[in-house]
Amino acid sequence: MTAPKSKALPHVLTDEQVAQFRHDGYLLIENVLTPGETDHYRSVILDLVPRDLAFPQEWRVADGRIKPHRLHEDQTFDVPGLIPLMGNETLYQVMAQLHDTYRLRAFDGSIGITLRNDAHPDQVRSQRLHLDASVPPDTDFLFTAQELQLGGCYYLTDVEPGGGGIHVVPRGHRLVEEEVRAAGSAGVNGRELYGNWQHIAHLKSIEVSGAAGSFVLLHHLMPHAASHNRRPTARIAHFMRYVPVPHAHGAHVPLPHDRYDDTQLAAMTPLTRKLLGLDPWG
Ligand SMILES: O=C(O)CCC(=O)C(=O)O
Ligand SMILES: [Fe+2]
Repeated sequence: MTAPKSKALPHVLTDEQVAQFRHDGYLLIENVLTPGETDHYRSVILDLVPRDLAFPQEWRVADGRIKPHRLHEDQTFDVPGLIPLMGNETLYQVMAQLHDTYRLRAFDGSIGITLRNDAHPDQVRSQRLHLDASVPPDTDFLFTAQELQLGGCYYLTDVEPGGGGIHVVPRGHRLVEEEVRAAGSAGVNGRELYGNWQHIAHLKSIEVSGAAGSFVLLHHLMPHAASHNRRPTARIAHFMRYVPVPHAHGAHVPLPHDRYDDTQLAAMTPLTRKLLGLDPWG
């Protein structure tokens, strides 16, 4: 099934940026948010941090990285103040341009705050390089447009080198595809390599630094990892992903309707409602 095209939407990225993303598998897109929006969302996130630093039991705190959880085992922090960021129009236009369809489903909405960490001077990354679970572990990669998942994070603080920027592997999405296909030709299940691609040790990564208001865009086959922050500025990031509707592995399916209360619903524009799967694209 071919989804309708995105011709009517403005093209935010230049042809060079699109080519660079397709080649490298990642792209730093600057000025996705205005300085005012950046300051606003950074404040919303900082206001979630309890003043006494007694983090709720369901939050994860590891190696200087704070991962707020709205619910137990649920990283999506879709409080009313962050719902407009989940429906951000500029990033939606970027995603529609790259997916070549305006019918998208947006999700994730998780937050990562990386504090300065003086420990582990011999390490750069605080996580192993991994792929996120966008393709179910018991399912083969398809390498099709209907499987494509484009995600990444907004930087809401300036992220300087060594400041906790996300690590990526240049051309990593191609290296993963080549390895999976080669394994298949040799009769090995390439989907299951490296613990379902959760523990990738053989690829070299680089850190993506960038100014506040940028979005670091990643292909779903891009090996990536969090890094230790050696600088005083806490790195504040907000994660989003976009898939075409329908998505090959069902990532377009909306969350249950009763997830949203009146305050969340009131924060949604018509675009946000479509992106969250509450209304059909028509
Ligand atoms: O915080 C980061 O820079 C990356 C985090 C990440 O990839 C993850 O938690 O899956
Ligand atoms: Fe990840």
